[in-house]
Amino acid sequence: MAVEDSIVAALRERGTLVAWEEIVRPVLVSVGEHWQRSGAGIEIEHLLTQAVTTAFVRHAAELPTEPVQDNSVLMAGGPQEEHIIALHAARAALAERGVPARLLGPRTPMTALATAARRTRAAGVLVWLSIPDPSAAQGLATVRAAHRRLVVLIGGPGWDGLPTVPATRCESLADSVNLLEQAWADRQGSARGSVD
Ligand code: B12
Repeated sequence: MAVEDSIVAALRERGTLVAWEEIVRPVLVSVGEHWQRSGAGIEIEHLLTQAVTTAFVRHAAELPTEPVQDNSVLMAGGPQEEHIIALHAARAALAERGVPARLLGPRTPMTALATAARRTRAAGVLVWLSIPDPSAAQGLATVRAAHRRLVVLIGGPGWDGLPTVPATRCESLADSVNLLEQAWADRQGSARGSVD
């Protein structure tokens, strides 16, 4: 609880982008390296995951965002992917900018993401991979085809070297949040000005 509260305090004081780059991400990387070197500390990884995830959810819930509805932003971990903390960070950072986003969670089938994107006329999607997964790369074609104006973003080291349909690779949290905010704002503008 002390860790969770300290992260919430850092998110409130410094904002998600700074807290992620200066506090949360370095701790995650170092916990991962410790596990890789020693094979130990998996319980720390699990506890830290709970604390960090809950902190992002608490922080986002405190912020006044637009209700999540059609034309918003979707995020998901790939079909085999358990790692989604970066997506919780992205959702919190988007909430700070008033941008509504839905997180579909870990291990999301690409067909399910495509269906959700089509039904909600999503402005943008972000698919995260920490670990390489060719089935995610193949499934991205279905997501790409969900609807014509969908902005398709991919993020995380798992995409390295995987061939995909055209999609924009995000290199950082700030990068992905800027692109998703832009996709959402463009859609809001065109929804007000004309038919989709
Ligand atoms: C927390 C964690 C877990 C948690 C995940 C919980 C959750 N809900 O997310 C649990 C305990 C479940 C877990 C499980 C496993 N994990 Co794990 N895990 C991690 C850990 C510590 C953090 C993951 C994370 O959030 N990364 C986010 C940031 C920190 O990643 P990053 O690589 O620094 O980001 C880069 C870019 O993506 C970009 N970037 C940074 N931030 C952002 C934000 C956005 C939005 C974008 C677009 C880009 C971006 O900049 C960075 C530099 O290039 C990592 C260590 C690590 N370095 O990532 C290991 C790590 C990813 N796990 C690893 C492994 C091996 C596993 C397991 C296979 C272990 C096992 N044997 O069961 C399983 C995998 C299960 C699965 N099928 O997915 C390895 C993967 C190695 C590999 N490439 O194959 C890592 C790298 C640990 C290590 N050093 O070996 N894990």
